[in-house]
Amino acid sequence: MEPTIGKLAVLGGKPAFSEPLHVGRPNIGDRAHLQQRIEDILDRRWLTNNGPYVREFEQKICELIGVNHCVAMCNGTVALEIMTRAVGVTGQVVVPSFTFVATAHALQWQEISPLFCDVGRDSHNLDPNALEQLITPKTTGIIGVHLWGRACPVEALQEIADRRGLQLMFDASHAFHCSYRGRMIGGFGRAETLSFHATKFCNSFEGGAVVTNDGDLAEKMRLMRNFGFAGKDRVDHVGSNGKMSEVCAAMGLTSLESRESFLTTNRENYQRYRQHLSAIPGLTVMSYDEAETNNYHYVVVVVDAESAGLSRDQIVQVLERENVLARRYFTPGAHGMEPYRSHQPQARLVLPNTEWLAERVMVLPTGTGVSLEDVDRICAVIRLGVARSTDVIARLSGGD
Ligand code: T4K
Repeated sequence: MEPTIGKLAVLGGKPAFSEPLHVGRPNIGDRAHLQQRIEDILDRRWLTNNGPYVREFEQKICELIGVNHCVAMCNGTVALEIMTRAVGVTGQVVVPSFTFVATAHALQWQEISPLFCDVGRDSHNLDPNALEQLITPKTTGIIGVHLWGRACPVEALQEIADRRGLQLMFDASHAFHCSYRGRMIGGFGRAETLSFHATKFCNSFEGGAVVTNDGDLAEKMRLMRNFGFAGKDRVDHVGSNGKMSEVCAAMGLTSLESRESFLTTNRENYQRYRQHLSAIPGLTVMSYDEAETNNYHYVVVVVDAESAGLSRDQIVQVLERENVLARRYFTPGAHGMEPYRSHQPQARLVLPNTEWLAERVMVLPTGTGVSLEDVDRICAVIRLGVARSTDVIARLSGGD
């Protein structure tokens, strides 16, 4: 049963939540175990530089995903930078525009141009047909993003990569603990990156990793994340500082131990949202393939303004007044952000589905900081907003 909302805040009522409800509130896990690990770190006086917790974290990730190598990094963006540099792509690399801007920035940072490719309207992932049209003689690679934890069309991308001589990599920042055709995401292409940022399903405060079955590539990335040091006073490679610290690995390990309880909460919240929102005209909650392992970390809703009576942006505004900070991920798409907007003003012409989604998608709060009662209340607000769409629009456009 949905709770009754007396009067919407946008129409002069009291906000449904007294504190802001965020998308991306971190999952914390067992505090006592984390604190004990932090004590160990202090006692050992080993704070960073490939310490024992980092090595244990890497080992656990390898076991969970079923890959041979995990190179932990300080965040997912540096993981992308180091992966692409180690693989050796140059010139142009194909990426979706419908992603967090870090996917494109990691390339541009190295003066490699992101070549923005459209996504499927339903899949939200790279469209292989659109991709094939974009490839130029300067293109050397593809980074697929398993958006929201739903896998890219891996075989189709691999087939294009093999036929056109391109390196295939994946940004699996959203897809830790997700599978594709029964195989855990992380083992596809040359390598895949993970993010363990605070807002992710499992977090290490800040953190990331590259996972791969390619031993030589893993070795190169280990050098690159540590200034290229191959031994004392011996540098074999240009490098950066991409190391994960011990305290981050301690949080990462604690987070991994609690993943089943995070998953239970996420799945229950997701199902509750679906149950409520599927009855509201114009709202579609993006589905997950129940035959796969999913982390259910993103509750993604596509809003059809004509049927709902309110646009995505109007619903987001209604929610904001109630202290529910829904996010418009990933608007306007990386191609609409600088420097890409200025560098590639024509990009939007080949991105019709990206632009369509960027106008319609909103992501709602979930995770262990959000209860089922919160979900009921959020859905009740949306239902009432849609039912009172005429009044809401009048108020939002400045009327009384
Ligand atoms: N590739 C993809 C596909 C990604 O989605 C990301 C990151 C990356 C690469 C790069 O990985 P990292 O370098 O970040 O490891 C957030 C995150 O900062 C970012 O990690 C994430 N994707 C992206 C989807 O979302 P913002 O700027 O939208 O939101 P932010 O950081 O302000 O946090 C979101 C909300 O979470 C806030 O409104 C408040 C809440 N929050 C946040 C933090 C950090 C908390 O309640 N507590 C916290 O500690 O980017």
